Amino acid sequence: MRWDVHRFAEIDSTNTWLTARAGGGAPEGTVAVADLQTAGRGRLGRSWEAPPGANLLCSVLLRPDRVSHLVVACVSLAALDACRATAGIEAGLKWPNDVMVQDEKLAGVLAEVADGAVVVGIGINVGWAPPGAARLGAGVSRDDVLRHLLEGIERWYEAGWDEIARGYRSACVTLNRAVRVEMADETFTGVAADVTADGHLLVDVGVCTREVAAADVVHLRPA
Ligand code: BT5
Repeated sequence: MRWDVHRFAEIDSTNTWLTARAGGGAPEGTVAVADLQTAGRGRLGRSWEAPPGANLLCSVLLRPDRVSHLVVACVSLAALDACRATAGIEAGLKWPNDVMVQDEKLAGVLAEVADGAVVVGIGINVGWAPPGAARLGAGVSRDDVLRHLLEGIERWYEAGWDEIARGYRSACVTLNRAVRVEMADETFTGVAADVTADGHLLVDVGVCTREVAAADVVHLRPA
């Protein structure tokens, strides 16, 4: 992988910038990283917050042979490696796209498909976190986190989809938990049983197992 890192003091959103470049044929390995996003995006129209210069805000362009949730899994697993290497923090993955420390969100991933490419954006709380969220710590260098993140992406990407699916399963803190699954048109509860080879969540709802491709999941505390 040849990384081509574009740095911005301020930008609307690294995902928006890189998605536009994907149409122009930007190669795999193009990276955008910003000190400040004025319109940082989460999923489903939500926003991603971070004060200037505090956190890692970056997007990576990949051109994988398969477009699936496993691309998110690849970057999420690399984020776990980066958190461990830079801050000694052992984080877990909440399906579908959150990096968690216990029940607090440390990082979020936003994947968007554009012209055959996948732009994967990740915000990792380094020096700042909103109330109720986690961060790596003020002494941690954002550049170190980025370097470990890119090394990790390369390592997982080369390991292949089977390894990524295995790695995701073992890092997924959603498994075996009671969950509420929230989709656009329906909400239901069950127990998260497994993640498929495509990265879909299997939820045991008692009478059957349901396969969920895209949703928000809430971890329910045991009664
Ligand atoms: C995500 O969305 O978690 C995906 C976040 C992706 C952000 C990166 S930053 C670089 C790249 N460029 C972009 O424009 N985006 C990507 P979602 O699961 O929808 O979570 C969004 C929700 O998380 C918000 O509605 C808030 O409740 C919460 N949130 C916002 N900022 C946060 C932060 N810094 N830490 C923890 N939670 C946050």
